[in-house]
Amino acid sequence: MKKLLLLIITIMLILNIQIKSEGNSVKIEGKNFLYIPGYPILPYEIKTYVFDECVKIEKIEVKIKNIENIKTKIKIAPYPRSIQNGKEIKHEEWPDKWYDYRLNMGILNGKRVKLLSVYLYPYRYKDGKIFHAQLNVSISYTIEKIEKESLNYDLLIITPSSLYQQASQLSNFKNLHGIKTKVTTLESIRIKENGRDDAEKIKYYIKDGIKKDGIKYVLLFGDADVLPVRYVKTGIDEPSTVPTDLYYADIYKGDGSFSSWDDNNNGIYGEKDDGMDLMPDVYLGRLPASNANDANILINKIKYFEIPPQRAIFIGTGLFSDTDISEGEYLKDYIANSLPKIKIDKLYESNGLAKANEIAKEINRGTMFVNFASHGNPSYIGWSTGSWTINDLNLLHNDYRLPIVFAMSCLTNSFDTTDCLGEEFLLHQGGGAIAYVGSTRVAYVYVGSAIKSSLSGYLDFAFFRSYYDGYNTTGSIFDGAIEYYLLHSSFRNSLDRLTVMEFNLLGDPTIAIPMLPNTSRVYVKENIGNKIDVYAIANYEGKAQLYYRKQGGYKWKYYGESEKPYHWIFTPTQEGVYELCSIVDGEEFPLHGDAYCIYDATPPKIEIEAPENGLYILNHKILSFNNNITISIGKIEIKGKATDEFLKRIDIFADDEKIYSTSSSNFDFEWKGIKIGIYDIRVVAYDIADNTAEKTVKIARLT
Ligand SMILES: [Ca+2]
Ligand SMILES: [Ca+2]
Ligand SMILES: [Ca+2]
Ligand SMILES: [Ca+2]
Repeated sequence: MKKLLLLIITIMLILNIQIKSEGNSVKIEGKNFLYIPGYPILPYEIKTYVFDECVKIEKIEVKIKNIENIKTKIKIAPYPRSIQNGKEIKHEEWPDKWYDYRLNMGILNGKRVKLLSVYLYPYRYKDGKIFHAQLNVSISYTIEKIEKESLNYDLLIITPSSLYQQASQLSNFKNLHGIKTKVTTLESIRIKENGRDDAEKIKYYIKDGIKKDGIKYVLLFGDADVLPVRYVKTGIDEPSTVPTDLYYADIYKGDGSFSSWDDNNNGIYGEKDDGMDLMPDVYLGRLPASNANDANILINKIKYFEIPPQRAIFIGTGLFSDTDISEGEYLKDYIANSLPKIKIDKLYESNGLAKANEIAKEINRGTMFVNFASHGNPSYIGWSTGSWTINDLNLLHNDYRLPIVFAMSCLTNSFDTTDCLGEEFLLHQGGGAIAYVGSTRVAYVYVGSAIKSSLSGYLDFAFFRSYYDGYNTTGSIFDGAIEYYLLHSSFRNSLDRLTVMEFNLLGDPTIAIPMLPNTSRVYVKENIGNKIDVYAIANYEGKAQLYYRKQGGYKWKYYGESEKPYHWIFTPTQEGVYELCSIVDGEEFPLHGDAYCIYDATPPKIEIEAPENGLYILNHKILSFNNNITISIGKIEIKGKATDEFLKRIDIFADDEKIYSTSSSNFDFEWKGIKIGIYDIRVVAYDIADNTAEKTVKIARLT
């Protein structure tokens, strides 16, 4: 990977959260709050920048200005208890720094990108006082040349050879339906790849699939007894290890390098120091088939899948007896209120509908999503007034109108130990589910209203938020949830890590469902150029509007509108890196763009400083003259520079032969040892969009 350029670009962000007086107390306003048990609740700000994978972040600087002690009596919001025990507010600095940042690489809207999240803590607590500062952020980045992925396949199926026949059947079906699919057996991967064990070999194979074939989706075709799972360390006591398929999905670290999930190379995966960014780089799911019979059931569900009515059923229950709210119902209400376009039917303990027969009735009516928020173990989800067990699956006869299930519970997806509830939802014949997201081990929540703010409760919200944001395949909705969690949750402690690792997707990740009505999402086929083709997909019949903003900017600007099929040619007035989004009637602006591009329409400018017209002897100028020629005796230096916002390369040719090439913006080349003759010395400069400039000097070589 060759480093190619260029100008350092600075993004400025000044954050100044407003403080409002309310009677005697002061309320600090902000969008996001730190919810860490035992610590004061303080607002913070996250700014996420999306970059092309060719962008290399060089430096992040935050200037801290005007630190002041806010002397007014500050009323700090009560802090949430942990489920084990509540702790006192600690008299130490909190948070321990003014800012933090994380660089991730992941897949966003089908494109691999780098995501930089800067976390700003303009309010900090110490010894009963609150300090405030102004924070100015600047980010420097350069652009590297990256080999383009060829787009040979969309989906890679990995299977043990015992299920090869069924996997091939599924592959044929997918290929017939426009999803370019290939199948590889574990046995052949074992021979092809290096790696310490089968799981690592599979991971390397997925990485090769991304590079060689542009793979976006991966299906692990086999239960844990026939296709390995990776067990990782959690950093806490219970559970101390978890099985996670995120290991296979998170291929790259934020700097673009391969992530082994074992940076310290001790054979223990997923430790705090093992360097993984936890952000998926492919959309991945697993079909829990142990044998051909299982596989046939699962394949039939995929083949005959019928799209259910576009609604969700939310099963909300009380989680803890000693709290004054029903956490499950509170969380479900919060999700329903935050994402108003999703049509939701509530089966709550409080309305008497959280009962197995009611749940079965609603699933049999047809529903796109089923969501549980309750306690769980491998074979059932339970609450004080009812439960949903593996046996209750016999109440389901929804045929192929199959929902996607999300269970915010412990253990219901522990597919490695037994045939758990998650697996049985998929394997049940005559009905059940098309996909299941649940936890492989004990899942954590915060107690009371803090349930929505972090851990499993937040992932539950993020899952629906991801669908709301326009993701519409099981794999991309699940990936979007993990991504949302990583980008927007305040801290990444062991419990956060555990949460994103232990929730796993069972099911084919390419299963597509319709987007929500009146939502849209843009994508670009080529994201670097001097005109950018922008397309949108929408569940909407009217016109869609394209909006854009320069990377790092706050305000979205209107670009233009389009009828279906939505298409714009994006040529803004200024060169730069842009975020793009589309809006249909009533749609909200997204948190970051659906797509991004580098727009560059101006060719580089070339200046040749030497040689000038005249006579040179061994690179010393002896004489000037007006004729457009340099006459040289012996060696001569060709020197100058090219400027461009996104310069890629400079080549120098003597007639048609390339004699020099550089990726820096200055060129300085001593040309010696050539034959007598007259040459056109052409300096050619290219930018990232392959806009090209050329300048020529004529040099006559006498000796
Ligand atoms: Ca390790
Ligand atoms: Ca990653
Ligand atoms: Ca199993
Ligand atoms: Ca340019």
